[in-house]
Amino acid sequence: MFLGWLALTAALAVQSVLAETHVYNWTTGWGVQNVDGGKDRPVITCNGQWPWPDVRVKKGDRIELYLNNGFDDRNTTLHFHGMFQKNSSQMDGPPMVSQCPIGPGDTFLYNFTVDGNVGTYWYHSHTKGQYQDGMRGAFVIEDDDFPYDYDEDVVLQLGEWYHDVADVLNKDFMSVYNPTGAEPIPQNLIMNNTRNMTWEVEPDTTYLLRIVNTGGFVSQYLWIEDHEMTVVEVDGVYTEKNTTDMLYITTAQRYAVLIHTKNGTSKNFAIMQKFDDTMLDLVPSDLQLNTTNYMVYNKDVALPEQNYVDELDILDDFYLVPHDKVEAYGDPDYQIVVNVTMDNLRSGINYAFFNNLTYTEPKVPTLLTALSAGDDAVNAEVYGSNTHAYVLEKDEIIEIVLNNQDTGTHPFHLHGHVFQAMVRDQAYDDALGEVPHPYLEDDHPAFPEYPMMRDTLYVRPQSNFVVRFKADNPGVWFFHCHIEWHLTQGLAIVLIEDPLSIQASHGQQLTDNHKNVCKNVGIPTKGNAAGNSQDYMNLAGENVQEKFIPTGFTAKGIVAMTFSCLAAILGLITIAFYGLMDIKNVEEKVVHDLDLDITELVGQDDSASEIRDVTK
Ligand SMILES: *[C@@H]1O[C@H](CO)[C@@H](O)[C@H](O)[C@H]1NC(C)=O
Ligand SMILES: *[C@@H]1O[C@H](CO)[C@@H](O)[C@H](O)[C@H]1NC(C)=O
Ligand SMILES: *[C@@H]1O[C@H](CO)[C@@H](O)[C@H](O)[C@H]1NC(C)=O
Ligand SMILES: *[C@@H]1O[C@H](CO)[C@@H](O)[C@H](O)[C@H]1NC(C)=O
Ligand SMILES: *[C@@H]1O[C@H](CO)[C@@H](O)[C@H](O)[C@H]1NC(C)=O
Ligand SMILES: *[C@@H]1O[C@H](CO)[C@@H](O)[C@H](O)[C@H]1NC(C)=O
Ligand SMILES: *[C@@H]1O[C@H](CO)[C@@H](O)[C@H](O)[C@H]1NC(C)=O
Ligand SMILES: *[C@@H]1O[C@H](CO)[C@@H](O)[C@H](O)[C@H]1NC(C)=O
Ligand SMILES: *[C@@H]1O[C@H](CO)[C@@H](O)[C@H](O)[C@H]1NC(C)=O
Ligand SMILES: *[C@@H]1O[C@H](CO)[C@@H](O)[C@H](O)[C@H]1NC(C)=O
Ligand SMILES: *[C@@H]1O[C@H](CO)[C@@H](O)[C@H](O)[C@H]1NC(C)=O
Ligand SMILES: [Cu+2]
Repeated sequence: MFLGWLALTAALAVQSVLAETHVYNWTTGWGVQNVDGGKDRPVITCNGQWPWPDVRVKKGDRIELYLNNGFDDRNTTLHFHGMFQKNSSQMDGPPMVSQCPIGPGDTFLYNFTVDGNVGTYWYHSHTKGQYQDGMRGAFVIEDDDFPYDYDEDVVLQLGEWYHDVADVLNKDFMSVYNPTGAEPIPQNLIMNNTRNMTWEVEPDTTYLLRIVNTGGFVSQYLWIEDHEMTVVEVDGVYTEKNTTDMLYITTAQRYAVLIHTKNGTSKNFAIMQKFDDTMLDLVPSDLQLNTTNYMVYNKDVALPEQNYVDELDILDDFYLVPHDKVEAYGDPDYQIVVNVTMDNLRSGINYAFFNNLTYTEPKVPTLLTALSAGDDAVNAEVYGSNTHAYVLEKDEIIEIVLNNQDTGTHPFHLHGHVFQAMVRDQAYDDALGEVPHPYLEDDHPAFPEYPMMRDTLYVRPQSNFVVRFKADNPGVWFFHCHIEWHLTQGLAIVLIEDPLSIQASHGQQLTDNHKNVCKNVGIPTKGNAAGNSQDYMNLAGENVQEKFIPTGFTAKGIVAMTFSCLAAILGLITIAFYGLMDIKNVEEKVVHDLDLDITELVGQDDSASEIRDVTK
């Protein structure tokens, strides 16, 4: 008994000696960089530097990160993607979900332990478009118990790059002049924040390459000429080894792979990245879809040419097996079914929806509502009718069924958890006359025995996925598309997990710093989604989305309602959105995407009045 106690104290002492606290003091600002060799443009800097630093800590360490908002005209926040934030969901980052936005000149202390997480992560601003302006970096949690051998640990960031800042792109994107919701087309793919990247390697060495897609939009194919990659981790989950020639990586996903280099040093090799161009609404003729980077064994030898492959033969992550073989969770205690659509609201702006709701920020951050609502915190209504809130009970098995009625691929991310991927159905192609295929409980692809676990999973066009997780982490967690454009369009729900435990947990109480940050941006620290702290069931004055276009109106109608003639809108779209890109078929594309009847609309002299008729 006494010895046992002694051993326990000793173990705790060893742990507290080993667990380090890492203090960071970061101030945001603006600088100018030519990242892709194409154009000087503003980027968001960290203490005046760009790119942002990679963070490396050990399992169990504490982070104390002071984020100073050095902007004079915008709020900010930081999210640590994939962190479980056990007992610390207020440190998770999304504004109006788990915290108040940090106003200009203010400082938020992100203070948490990396409890339960190991492996490859990243951090990024969770405020509109800021991470696409460069406010992001890799975050690695080293683990002395890593199950595989390697010689060197190297981070590799993938991404895409725009020549304009997010402010400019967002204005055009969320605009009546972009009624189809076409996402801005990036100018280039980048690797480790540059193009033509060079990775100098040693022969006969095993590298653990930690690949993170820190981009905001496109998925990428990645392959290295004549080198195999053995996947050993996805999104912080160690896997059984699986060797492949090619990976497909959506934004926010991570893969750690082992690469063993050759003995000879007489040749260098191409590291290729390729756009998933099916995600682009149109492909400008000058867009370089494949980008070549270099794995260099010998600097005195020529760099390789672009590497071609016959087919894009990727590893299907759905079939990866977690190293610790967690069995599939049983039948869910609670099921959330969400349908994804994109549509125009009354202003003509294109939004994204889960079950007809486009996420609209509450007046009080949802976590602050959960903390202040007392027993009402278990009632989803207090979180508002337009935040799309679900309350989860302690330790329930939760199933999210996601039916994608859109023709795009979307990578969905759940905060605070990894989930088991139970089903990811094939794509259904509208060009082949196929229609969206929802998940059918009595007719679906087989569940795996040991489902792959990760925190970001893509759904295929017009298809569906099913994920399950255990509600064992009290907190307020966002679930959203990780295409930053689609998050801006509202493709999010919010999960309030075991709210009474949030209230009871010492570690979840608002810090004084957090309360001050709220005060400085004029946000109450108590109250329901409408800011009412007297009567939590009274939602009068809450934020709600714009109205839908009246019944009987179509996208065609809204266009006609907003513009007096088709020629004008086509001209405006061409100028405002598609810009000066060398595209021949913009007009046909818009007409097709809006399902306009071109002969009805422009084949006549009196086209303006003809269009107005449509609105009647
Ligand atoms: C962070 O750096 C700023 C600017 O150098 C300084 O004013 C501030 O006191 C520092 N904060 C902490 C917590 O070290
Ligand atoms: C990379 O190479 C391309 C052409 O091969 C060039 O246009 C571009 O400026 C280079 N970018 C950088 C960052 O060196
Ligand atoms: C910062 O957030 C506050 C609270 O939501 C808001 O009132 C303010 O307009 C925001 N500031 C900017 C510059 O967007
Ligand atoms: C961070 O949180 C820990 C645990 O609550 C606390 O002991 C520590 O004082 C906090 N750090 C700062 C700088 O407030
Ligand atoms: C990528 O950049 C990081 C620094 O941010 C560096 O540590 C790493 O070695 C680079 N990776 C490659 C493959 O060159
Ligand atoms: C590479 O060299 C090592 C010794 O440095 C040797 O053990 C190994 O067999 C060689 N591998 C190949 C493929 O030649
Ligand atoms: C890009 O790479 C793919 C796969 O190797 C190849 O089929 C295609 O021709 C390449 N495209 C260009 C424009 O080089
Ligand atoms: C590796 O992945 C493939 C799918 O790409 C799958 O068929 C296979 O079962 C996996 N093998 C292991 C050992 O995980
Ligand atoms: C989702 O779409 C399916 C049809 O695919 C429909 O049966 C179901 O009612 C929809 N669910 C919601 C919540 O809208
Ligand atoms: C969503 O809107 C569509 C079209 O307006 C309607 O048919 C459907 O019933 C709505 N679904 C829900 C869950 O409200
Ligand atoms: C979280 O807080 C609860 C209540 O204060 C406590 O029982 C639990 O051990 C804490 N969990 C962790 C992982 O710190
Ligand atoms: Cu999306």
